[in-house]
Order: sequence, then structure tokens, then C-alpha cells
Amino acid sequence: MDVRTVADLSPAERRAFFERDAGVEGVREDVREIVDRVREEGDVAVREFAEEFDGVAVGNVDITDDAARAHEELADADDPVLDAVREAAANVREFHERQRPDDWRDDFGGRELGRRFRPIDRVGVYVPGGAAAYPSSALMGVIPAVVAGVDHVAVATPPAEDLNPVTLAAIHEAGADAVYQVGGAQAIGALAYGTETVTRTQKIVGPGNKWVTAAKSIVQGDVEIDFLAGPSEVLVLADETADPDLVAADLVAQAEHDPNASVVAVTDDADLAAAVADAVDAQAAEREREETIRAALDNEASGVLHARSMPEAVLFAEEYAAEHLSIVADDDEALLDRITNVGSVFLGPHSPVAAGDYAAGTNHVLPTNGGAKRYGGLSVDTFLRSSTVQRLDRDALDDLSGTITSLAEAEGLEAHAESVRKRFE
Ligand code: HSO
Ligand code: ZN
Repeated sequence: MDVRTVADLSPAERRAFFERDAGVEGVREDVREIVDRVREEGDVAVREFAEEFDGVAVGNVDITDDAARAHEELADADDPVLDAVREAAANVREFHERQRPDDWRDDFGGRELGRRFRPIDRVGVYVPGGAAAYPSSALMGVIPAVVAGVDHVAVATPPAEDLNPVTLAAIHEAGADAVYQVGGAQAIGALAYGTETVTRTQKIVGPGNKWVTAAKSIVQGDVEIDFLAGPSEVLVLADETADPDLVAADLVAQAEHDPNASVVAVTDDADLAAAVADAVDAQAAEREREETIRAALDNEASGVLHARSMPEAVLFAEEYAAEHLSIVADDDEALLDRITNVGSVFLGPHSPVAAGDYAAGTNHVLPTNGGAKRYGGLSVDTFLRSSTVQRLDRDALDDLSGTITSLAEAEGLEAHAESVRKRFE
């Protein structure tokens, strides 16, 4: 890779870094047709699309029992991968349990006001499958919903002749109530509108390819969604204390997800920049998914950048608003203090992004494409709604009555004012 200088980037180069998109526009019309057909024809359409897109003649769409069986079989075989699934699940559960908010009420001078949090009833979690299997995404989508107390957590995952047993076991371990083999846009249509087999849900979450993402944008409004997720991204903010090999390893790791992944390192140290660029090339050549990695490195939203100072590097990171931000620098906390736009932060040399991807406990469903400027990643909050409560005592209402009645009259809503005055007649 070449090292570029932040200050010399052209407006077009800056735009490539800062205006990443999920690439859904090109498929929107096709996706709309798929979603409409699932809405109208239910399971018939789900089965037809499975044949057409996945090449699978789906027997049962509902595979809840298969997931339980896959879990049992791995347990019976003492398969160590189940231990890994269990440990990752336990860490994710523990971290998300800590997020559960308490209901509260406080006295604001005679106005007792509070908030209460209740889970959404029925949610759908999309778990990507197909080429790559993502058991980790099953844990990341389902566990926060279960911890939030969602009554019915349904999972949709693409059909296959041989469904990935680890993905199925992870879905079961995470505590899903129903599992359906349906993928792509048709899965989102099924979760949004229901079919004979699939229970209609109220909120759909989870990452997916551009068809899934386009479908989520189409059903949004009829159901809630988490957010529109694009290809993986990482930005590493490093100073001269960073090990170039480790910085490169984190870039190469996220690059293997997708040819459109965006991987960036920014540093104020010219020697480090050169060493990272060399290490990235050397490591890419050794990786199994070299082709995908090279494509991601060639992406115009990827690069190794030299900044004139760490404040300039921080400004770049803020504008980029990374899904994952790794800070490897002497005073990492001071740099973090200046960052607001980020999905998930990894501090120090022993916190590879892969730790969060799999097992540290944080969630890996995170805002991409600069979404971190506007929202955070998946959490227990995603599956809760809040209500407010109030009880005013007589004196508090008396104190407030002039304010309420004058605003009510200003709005021409005299009955509102009267409803207060009546309390004192
Ligand atoms: N880095 C991905 C999540 C993932 N990594 C799944 C490995 N498996 C998006 O945050
Ligand atoms: Zn990853």
C-alpha cells in the first residue's frame, strides 16, 4: 500500500473516506418486489425464493428443533467449538446484563416524575449465512434481546442443504425462541409482515448483505429496525509507540470480511506509516482470504495515512466516524477524550478488534458508513422502549397552573387550560 498524507488528500479522496455508503440503491427496486411478494404470498414466496436464490428446496421453514439438536450433538461430541460458543455467549450476556436500566422516580419539588423501561414483545434477528457462517452474529443479535426480556426472539438465517451446525448451536445457546431458514430480502419481508410459519415481529435487527439492508430500509416504518449496516470498517489511530505488525494485522483482519470493507490507519509518525503499509502487503499475501483482503485494501475508502500531528489524525478519525476505532498510542485515554464519533473503541496493544468481534463481551453489530455520528451499536436499549410517569401534588399543580394555562391559551386550546383550573374550583 502507498502512504498518503492527510493534508494532501484531494476533495474526491476525502469524500471517498467520509461518504461511504451501504450500496443499497442499486438493488432497491428488485428488493421491493421480493418483499411485496413475501407480504402477499407468504410461505409460498419464501420457498420459491429459496429455490431461486439459495438453490435449496426448503422442507420446514421452521428449524427451531434443528437448532436445539445441533447444540445437543456438539455437546454430546464434546466439540470444543461449543465451549467457545458458550464462553463467548457468557461474556456477551454478562456485559449486556450490566446495560439493563432501572426504572426510576424522583421528586422534582412536588412533581414526582420517572421513567420505566419495558421490552418490545416480538423481535426478529437476521443472522447472515451463505458463503461465510456467522455464529458470532447470532450471539450478538439474540443475547441483548433475551437480556432485555423480549418475549419472542425469532431468528432468520439463509437456507442450506447442510445448515451450519455451529451457527445453529449458537442461535440455540443465545436463547432464541424460534428459528427460520429464510435469507436475504425475503427474510426481512417475512419477519416484517409474517407468513403462515413466520410470526410477524415488531423490530428487526442484525447485519446482512445489501439485499438484506435494502429490505430493512423498505420495511422501516411498518416495523422498527436497528440501523442500516454496511461492510466492516476499522480505523487505527497510532503514534510512534505502536507495533506496525499489530496495526497491520487488525487492518487485514477486517479487510477479509468484504471486498468493500474500509480499513484505515492514521498516524503522526512517518516511519510507522511506512512500516504499516509494508506489513499490510506482506501479511495479505499470507492470508487465506487474500483476494478479498486485496480488494478491500484497494477500496478508495482504505489507506495508510500520515498526519502532521495527532490532533490532525483525531480530526480525521472524527470525520470518518469509524465502526471500530483502535487507539494504539502512549496517551490513548487523552486521544479518546477527543473522540465522539465511533461505534466501538479498542484501547492499547492487547485489544484487537477480533476480541470484540467474538468474545470480549461488547456487541459487534455497530454503525458503519459514518452512522456513529448519529447512533450507537446494538445494545439492550435496542430492545426496550421507555415510558414516563408522573404524579403531581396539589401544591405543585397550583404552582404550575399559571404556566400551563397561559401556554394552553397561547395555543388556542382553552379546554386544556380549563382541565387545570377545574382542579381548584
Ligand atoms: N467485524 C464484523 C463482525 C464479525 N467479525 C463477525 C467476525 N465475525 C463487523 O463488526
Ligand atoms: Zn470482524
